[in-house]
This record gives sequence, C-alpha cells and structure tokens, in this order.
Amino acid sequence: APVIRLEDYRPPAWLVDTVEMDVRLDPARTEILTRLAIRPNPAGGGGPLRLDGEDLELVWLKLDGRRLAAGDYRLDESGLSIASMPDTAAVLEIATAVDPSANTRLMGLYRSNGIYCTQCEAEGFRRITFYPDRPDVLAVFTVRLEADKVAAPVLLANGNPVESGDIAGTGRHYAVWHDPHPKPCYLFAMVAGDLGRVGDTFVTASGRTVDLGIYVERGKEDRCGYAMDALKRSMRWDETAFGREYDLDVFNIVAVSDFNMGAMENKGLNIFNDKYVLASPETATDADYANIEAIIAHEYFHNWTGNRITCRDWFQLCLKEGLTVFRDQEFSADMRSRPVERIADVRTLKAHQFVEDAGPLAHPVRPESYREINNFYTATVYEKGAEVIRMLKVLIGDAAFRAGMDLYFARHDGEAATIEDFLACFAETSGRDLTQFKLWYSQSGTPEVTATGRWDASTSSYELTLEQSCPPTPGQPVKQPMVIPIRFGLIGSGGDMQPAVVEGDGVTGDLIELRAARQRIVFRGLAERPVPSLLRGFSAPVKLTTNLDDDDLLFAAARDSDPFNRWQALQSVATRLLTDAQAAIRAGGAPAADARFLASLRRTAESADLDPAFRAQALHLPTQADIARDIGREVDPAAIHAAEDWLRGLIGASLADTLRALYGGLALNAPYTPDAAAAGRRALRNAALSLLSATGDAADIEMAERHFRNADNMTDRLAGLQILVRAGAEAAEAALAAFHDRYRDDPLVLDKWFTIQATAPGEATLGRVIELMRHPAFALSNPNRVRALIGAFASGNPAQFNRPDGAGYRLLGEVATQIDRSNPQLAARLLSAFRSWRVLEPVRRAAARAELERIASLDGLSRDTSDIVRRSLE
Ligand code: HT7
Ligand code: ZN
Repeated sequence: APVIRLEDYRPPAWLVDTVEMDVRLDPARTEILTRLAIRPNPAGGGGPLRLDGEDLELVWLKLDGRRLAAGDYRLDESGLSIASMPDTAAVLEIATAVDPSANTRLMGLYRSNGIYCTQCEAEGFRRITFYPDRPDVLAVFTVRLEADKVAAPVLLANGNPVESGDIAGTGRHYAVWHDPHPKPCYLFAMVAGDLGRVGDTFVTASGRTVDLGIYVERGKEDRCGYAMDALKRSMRWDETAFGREYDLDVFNIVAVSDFNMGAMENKGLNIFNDKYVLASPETATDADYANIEAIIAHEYFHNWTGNRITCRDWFQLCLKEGLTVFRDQEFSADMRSRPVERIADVRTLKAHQFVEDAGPLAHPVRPESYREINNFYTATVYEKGAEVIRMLKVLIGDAAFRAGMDLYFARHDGEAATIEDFLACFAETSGRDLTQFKLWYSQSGTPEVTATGRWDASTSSYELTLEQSCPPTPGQPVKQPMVIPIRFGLIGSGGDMQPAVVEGDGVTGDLIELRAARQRIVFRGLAERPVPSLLRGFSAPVKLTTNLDDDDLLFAAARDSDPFNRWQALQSVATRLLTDAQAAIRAGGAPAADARFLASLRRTAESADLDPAFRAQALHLPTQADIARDIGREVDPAAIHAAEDWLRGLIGASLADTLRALYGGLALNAPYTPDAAAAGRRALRNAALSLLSATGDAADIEMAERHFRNADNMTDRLAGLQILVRAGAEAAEAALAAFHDRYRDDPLVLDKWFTIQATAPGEATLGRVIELMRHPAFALSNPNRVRALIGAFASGNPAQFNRPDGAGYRLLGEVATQIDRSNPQLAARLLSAFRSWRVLEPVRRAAARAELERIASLDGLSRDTSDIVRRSLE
C-alpha cells in the first residue's frame, strides 16, 4: 500500500455542495441513488474528477442528466475517474448497489442482528457510493430511506426528520431526513430495523426543545436510563463549561451489537457499541456505568469538536479526538471526583500510551505519514492528544484557554481545520509564542525528566536541577527540548512552604516551565529542608525520575496537599518494591518486605477523611505493564507476575485487620445506585477483599465466595468471581458455572465471563481460551466477543500471553490472521498486543519475532494487518 504523507496534502479539486441520496434497503442488494451538486474548487480546482469507491457495484452514472458510457469514465479497485469534466458546476448522479449482509468488515453499510447500520469513519462512505471520501469536502445531505415496513419499522438518518409514509401496495415505507449542517461524508449515518425506542426531551439554554431518542434491540429498553441521563447531563455541561448548544431538533443514539470501536459521533445520529449504552445493576459494573457516561459524553461533545469544526485531513485526527477526550475527561471530573478521575486517566495513559510510545508503533500525536488510517486511532492520538490540550491550558491559564476555545469555535465553525488553525487561536488569546509547544504534536516518545534536588542548610536554600531528554523513536533518532509544564509545591512539616526568593528561569507561582535541556532553580529563604512535590496533577505526560528516597516519598504520600501526588508517591515506592522483587525472584532469591511501605499503605487505607474511591486507587498496585515499563529491557513477565503475587499476599497478610475492618464497615445496606460515592465504597471494599484473599487464607476465600453468592449487583458479583478465579479457589469452577447459567442469554455479561477466564493465572489458561472459542456464545464475527476472550488474553494476561514456549503468540497470530479475512480492522487491533515484544528477554523475544515473521510471510494480508506487522518488525 502507498504511503500517504501530510506534506502531500492538496485541497480538493472539486467541491460538493449538496448530496441527495435515495437508499432502497434490501438485505442482499441495497441500491443507492446519489445526486451530487459539484463545482470546481475556486481555489484552483476543477479538471478531472476522482471519486473513491470500494467493493461497489456501479449500476449507472449520469453527468448533467446524460448517462455516461463505459469509455467516459475509468473504474479501478479504489474508485472512479472522469477525465473530461465541464469547467463549471455540474450534477453527477450515481447508482450503486451493495450487499449489506455480506459486509463483515463493519465499515460502510452492514447488518448487525438484522439491523441495517453504517460506519463511515474513517473511509467507509466509499463503500456506499462513489464520493470524494475526505474530510475537507463538506456538503449538505438529504437522505431518503426505504425498507420493508415489518423488518424495518424504524428508519433513521442524520439531521431532522422531514417526512415519512407508506409506499402503497409494496409493504414498504420511507422516511426523508435533512441535515442542514454541511458535513464530511465520514459523519454520514443511517439505521433501519425493528428497534425499541426510549425517548426524552432536552430544553437548550436558549429555550429550544430537542427530542432525544435511544434506540436498542427490542426488550432492552429498560437498560437505557443511565445513558439517557448521561446524555442530558452532557448537553447541559457543554453549555455551561464551553458555551456550546445543540443545533438540531432531534438527537438520536442507536445501540448495535456488532461494532468495531466504542461509538461513532455521526451528526445527530450517534451509533454505539451496545456495551456503552446498556446498563442495569444486574448486568453492568460501576466501571461500565462510568464508561457509558464518558463515551456518551465524548460522542455528544464531538458535535462541536469534530462535527461543526472538523479535520482538514486525517493527519489532524487529534484535533477532534485529543480535544474531545480532554472534554470528556473534564466532564467526568466534574461529575465525579476530580483527583480520582485524574488518577484513573493517568493509569490508562501509562498503561496504553506510554507503552505504545516506547515501542515500534510509536508515532507523533499528529502523524506525518500512514499506510492505513484505521491503525492511527491510537492511545497516542486520543490520550496523549488530550494531555497536550491539558498542558496548553496549564501553560496559558484558564481564562486564555477558554477565550481560545471561544475564538476557535467562532472562527472555524463550518470548516475543516488544522492543528495550526487551533493553536493560532490560543497564541492570540494568550499572547504567547506556541512554536516550541507545537513540538508536542510532532515529536513522538515519552520525554524523560530528571529532577535532582539539593538542600543547603547553610544558606537555607533548595536547588532543583531539571533535565529533559526524549528517547529515539521510529524515524526520529534525535529530539529537541519540549515545553514541559511542571506544577510543583515544596512540602514542609507544616504543609506547603513558600520560598522567600526564587532564582532561575521559568517559574511563575506554582508552575515551572521547563524549556531547555537543563534548567536550574534555587528556592531561598526556606525554614527547613522541603520535600518537593513535582508534576502535581500529572501536569505533563512525561516520565519523571527524582533523587527522592523512599522516606521522602512516604512523607509525601502522607502530607502532600496534591491528592494525585499522594497517590503517585505510594505508587512510586510500590514500583520500586515490585521491580526489586522481580529481580530477586529471577535471581532465585526471595523478595524483601518493606515495613515502612506497609505502614504507609495502612495509614492511607484507614484515613477516614480520604474519599473511599481514592483509597481504593491507593490499594491498587502498579500493573504488571507498569513494572515492565519501569524495567525497560530483558523483561520476564512471569517474574513480574510472581512479584505481584508476593506483594499482594504480603499486603493481605500484614494489613489483614485493616482490610477486614474495611470490608465489614463499607457494606452498603441500600439498593444499588451507580453514583460515584456508592461506587467508591464498593471499589474500596472489593479492593480490600481482593488483597485479603491473595493470602490464600481459607476464611478469606470463603468470604469472597459469600460475597459472590450474596451480591445484589454486578460490580460485587464480578469482583467476587474474579477473586475466586484469580486465587485458584476450589469454589471458582462452581462460581463460574453459576454465573454462566444466570447470564447464558446475555452476551454482554458473558463477555465478562470470558474475560475472567482469559485473564486467569496459570498455564491452563491458554487451553481454556481455545476451548472457550468453541462456546456457543463465542463468535469470531463479533468484535466484543473477540476482544473479551482473545483481546483480554493477549493484552490483559501478560504472563500467559508471553509464555516462553510461544504458544500464546501463536494463538493470537492464528486467530488474528483468520479474522483478517473478514474484519481487518479488528485483526490489526488485536495484533497490537505485540507492541512491546522487543523489550522481552531473549527466549520470548525470539518466539514473538518468529510469530510476527510468520504472519508477515502470509499472502493476502489486509492493509491494516500488514501495516501493523511490518511496523512492529521494523
Ligand atoms: N470517531 C470515532 C472513531 C470510530 C472509528 C474509526 C475507525 C473505524 C471505526 C470507528 N468507529 C468509531 C469514535 C470516537 O472517537 O468518538
Ligand atoms: Zn472521538
């Protein structure tokens, strides 16, 4: 596949003003008549017309009413060209036909459980009709849909409903939808089927009433309440936090069960993976509720950041995705606990983006080239993209940030914009030069910051030397220094201390702007030696190393006024302990306990003045991936796993009385509610139970079994099941069977059952995964099932996926290459589990390489999969 480069961007030769579509839905042969009003781009366009098209049957083509003959145009596997075009505006009519039932890629028009639906981002519209399928061609769409009235009583498309009716004597009916807002075709959507509807209304700040609808498979209407509530809260929040009002008469959400990603922000007609809509206490965990809230908000927020202002080209993907993740994170922080949300977001960032940035798939937040754009919907574009926006806000301040957003909305509404357009708004409102800041968009890799502090009692001063560097990443051997905002405080025995004088560049209030490779700051006039608290709130996505010892960190864990850094300090000590422990285990020795850490953890767990959700985060140890990243080379996942088991067991035994008291004291004697306060109590209680049972103590395992059996909600039931399976308890099999029997007809809940088994420790897991692939509820055609079993095994069970015999790699390779034939996007995503293979110890590294090379040698690989495999091997 050719490489597409940002530097080659050229404006479109032809613009499209209006699109009128007439779609005659049929399961095997859907006909689409499209009428395009086109004109040469006044900015030097015109000439030959090129339209994208993929897997389409061209029925006929008319230009200005004249049917074109075969010689008038050229068809090839990626589209259609008309060499001789008029030099004025023209009307092009195209009739295409597609087979939605045969569309297993889930891109374009396909069927999910009998429902017709579409997915057009990034390049799916070309699988519906021939079109300039690029985000900088914006047009006003009118869509007429018709279908069998019994099979598809519901007919939906973007925009507002215009008219509907029966087609006499045919058993069919139709509906016309008009979207007045010009949009790129990737935001096009239509849905038809026999769907249940849950309705509500929302009155906007200016008093307009919007009809809200959530459409789901019949019988699931009673699981839409939380999604609807989250939608209304999102609409209100965007008005108050960003001054953004909704702009159509209706807003519809449809939940489908076959979907490649989480959801899609099509204008006025969001389409969701049903996992992120459907929830009831009986079927959804607290984490599911939080995800639903965040994703409903994310897709809704795209209405302004993505839809009203879209991307000029796919290199600018972070313009909409990074910004919208930032917005949904802020929303969740306002709805829940800000520090706890920040901790959760940073955990996700480190677990996915830091890992990606450290491996062969590393790329800048704004990539400069790609072969397959679907492979760039990554943690870097989304999560690091959000961090870049957050840094911008920290650097220029809240007022200039809000003014910059207002200016961006005013200046670029209705346009397809670039990162340069976006940054220019903030440069203007802040009066700052953002040239160096822009490096965050072009340099890949996680910057490393080293902070070395020195207390000089004779002068009562504290000297802080900050150094930054960034490791080489693919195509970028050498990096320039970035602007790194470091929020800080100096902690003294009585709390935060104020120095009398600060010497050195780049310090304003509680913010250090690290711009140079090395910067020295001296704080004078301090009453005592401070413990510096750096990178408060994780003010920049960097890897920070300090010369603070464990005593300093544990002091910070107890005294830092920044809750994020309190949590981070404990995590840093735990990371050191686990890293040392895995080294000891590899060397055949025994890990060493640390009484000070255990005492500090106990204090945090017992601190009644701290939010239970925060305390639960403190009890969650760094993940195995965190430790692998800390080690950085010659990684042995089995040793890391053993170290984790050891530390969990040690905590469970040493803090048993505290953990039992927490478990007993936090029971909620009230019906389940998904709010943050109740979820926080459950999280802390389940974390306590999980650590207790890590000792293998029979009484604690029995307690976990009772917890499972008596649970009145999915959060507790699943936590109990997970604890039993993880502990390898005798009761685990019976619990798994009971869970299965209870939810045998509920695929979304069975996904949890698949995942628990796929992430179970022990060598038997691989065989179990293979066996579960034959379970009647499992299907390679359904992305949720595949991710729940195969994805969970490959990404959520490092010790078993990375078996030294390579069997885990072979399983993933075989399944992914099989899926590649039907759904390349899903296959490529699964294979990104290989992204850290180079840091493994030699035996595993060789086995992983062998599997990647085997896959690379196969004929007929999709562009998605060959791109991932090739970059992984480079
Ligand atoms: N903007 C959406 C991305 C998306 C997508 C991309 C490629 C293939 C399928 C897809 N489904 C959804 C989702 C979002 O970020 O909001
Ligand atoms: Zn998005």
